[in-house]
Formats: sequence, structure tokens, C-alpha cells
Amino acid sequence: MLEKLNEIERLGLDALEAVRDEAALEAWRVAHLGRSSALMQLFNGFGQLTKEERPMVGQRANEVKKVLEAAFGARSEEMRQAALKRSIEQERLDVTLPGRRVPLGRLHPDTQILRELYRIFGEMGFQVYRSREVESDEYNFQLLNFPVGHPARDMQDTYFVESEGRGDNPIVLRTHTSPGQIHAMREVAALNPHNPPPVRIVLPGMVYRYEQVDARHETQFDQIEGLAVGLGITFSNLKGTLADLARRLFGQNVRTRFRASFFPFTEPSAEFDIECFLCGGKGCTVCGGGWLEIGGCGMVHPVVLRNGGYDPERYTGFAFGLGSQRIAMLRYRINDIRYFWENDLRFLEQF
Ligand code: FA5
Repeated sequence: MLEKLNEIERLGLDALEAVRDEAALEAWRVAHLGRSSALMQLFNGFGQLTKEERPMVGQRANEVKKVLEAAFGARSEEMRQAALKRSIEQERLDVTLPGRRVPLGRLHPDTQILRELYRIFGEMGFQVYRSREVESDEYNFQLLNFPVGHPARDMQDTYFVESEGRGDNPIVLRTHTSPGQIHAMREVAALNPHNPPPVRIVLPGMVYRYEQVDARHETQFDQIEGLAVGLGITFSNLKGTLADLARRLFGQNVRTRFRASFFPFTEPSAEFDIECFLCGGKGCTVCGGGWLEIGGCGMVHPVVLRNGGYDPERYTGFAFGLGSQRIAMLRYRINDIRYFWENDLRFLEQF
């Protein structure tokens, strides 16, 4: 056995002398140190040795393995140095060659549309307010007038992060950006609780729903929430704001519509649709019937105003929540929402 080990060592070292390139070096590694090499086979057959033989053979086998590994390391370093030297010798500086193009990254279409929305809303006087993605049930639902067990919760199938021991207040991934309304109102109202200042904000961010994925539904998507609270704010302010947004995004002739709807946190409530440019209003897999639903909106419900620290007898407000990818789909004529997170360069490089 010891003789066999000596031979394995000698054969290995001799063969390494003959190695001249990377491929041969790798082939050598597989043949002499790989799983089916003679040395590894010998390790595998260890169980068949007698108790007396085992320590001696074991020690020698480990020695041989170390010797071969060290020789491999040394040879590979030698070859690396030699290659480096060759490339330095071969390098000539040709100042007439064109420069190498530096690869430039670009912004994701969703980021581009969000930035455009911040700019437009900024011009209208809305500030960006950021709020958390992991929320309590209380903020995501209860303070927005979805009591525990309310059927409207079914509109937003929820990912739960932690339920145990939390009773009716589990931790959830936010299903919409609306909980940020409560955070923002409470923060602003705290500045002057008897006479809270007005609020005019947009709240962008990722939201999560356990959805059936299709051409216009993802399980993770960006929303941009808007909230304006103050004295004398009306539904026509809301309509004007969203219609103006559509014109700034898509031009003066864009057609929009408001459809009566229901959300527990607004009253009255509406859905805001933009004419689908992908099919020219004829109806396609993206829009369904010629109009693409961009967001929900309405007048902030008195319960929500009160939960935010605003007296609904004095203050009114409007709110909306838009899907930024839906806007990007219209803007860039993207006919399937699934392209956004696939990270396919053939898609991303077009923006
Ligand atoms: C809401 O999420 C409400 N929070 C919106 C709101 C805010 C209403 C403030 C009133 C006041 P809704 O579930 O309809 O509503 O979603 C709003 C928008 O998000 C949709 O119009 C759509 O543009 C987008 N959206 C909804 N679900 C998905 C999805 N699965 N994938 C991509 N976008 C979606």
C-alpha cells in the first residue's frame, strides 16, 4: 500500500512537469486529485485495511495529497506569472485605436416613471413622503376603516409576516401604500394638534399581494399614493389633479374617466381609468375593455381623518393610489407587466 502511494506521488509529480497550459492543468487536477483519481479511490478503500495498517497508510496518504496539492498550487501560480509576463511583452500601445466603450447602466422603466411622477407632483405642490413596507394589520387595514373580518379585505390578499401571539394585529407586507396616509397625517398633526397644518404628499413604494399573476397583475408592484388634507378640499380638486396628471403624462388629448367604486377609507370612491393606447381603445389582454385602470381614489373617509388626528367636521381631503407600472405600460407600450421584474436585458436595454 505504501509503495502504491509512493508511485501515485511520483506519477503525479512527473505528469505535472509536462503540463504546459490551463486546460492540461485542469485535466491534471481531475486525474490526480479528482474524485475518481487513484489517490481518492485509495481513500475510499480505507475501510478494507486492517486496524494496524490504517494509521500508517492514512498518514502517508494525507502527505501525498498535500504534496500533490502544493505542487498543483505552485505550478498554477508559475503559469499565471508566465502568462502575465507574456501579455506585458506583447502589449503595444496604439494611440490610433478607438477608445473602448464604457458600459453604462440605465434606469429601470419603473424608476423612470416614478421619477417623472415625482417631478409632475412636485410641480403641483406635493412632497414625497416615504413609509414602511412591513406594516401592522392596524395600519394596513384597521385605521383605514377595514375592521377585523371586513369583507373588503378580500380585495387585497395579504402576505402575513408574523401572526403568532399578535391576536388581531399580525405583521403583514403592506398590500397598498394607503397606511402611509395615517403615518403622514399623524406626523403632521403632531406639529400642532389643535390646528393641524394641511398635508399635500405623494407616497411611493412597493406593495405586495398574493395575486394570480397575469398581463396586468403582479404579486409585487409599485404604487404611488396621493393625499391632500386641508380646509375646503373637494372632489373636483381630486378630479382636476388626476386629469391634469394624465394630460402632463400623455398629452392634452388623452381621454380619462372616473367610475364609481368602493374603498372603506374613501367616501365617495372612484376608479380612475385612462384610455388604453396599446389597443387604441378596442380592448386587449392588458386593458380588457379599452380602458386601463390606473388607480383608486376618493374623498378621505371621516373615520380615517379622525384616526390621522384631523377633525372631519373642519377638514376634508382627497386621496388616490396609482399603479406606477400600469402608467409605465401605457407610456412605453409594454403589453405585459411580467416583463418588469424578469430582468431580461433585451427588455431593460430598450429604456
Ligand atoms: C388600492 O390599492 C387603494 N389603496 C387605492 C386608493 C388609495 C383608493 C387612496 C382610494 C384612496 P387598488 O387595489 O384598486 O386600490 O389598487 C390601485 C392600483 O394599483 C390599481 O388601479 C392598479 O393600477 C394597481 N394594481 C392593483 N393591483 C395590482 C397588481 N396585482 N399588479 C399591478 N398593479 C396593480
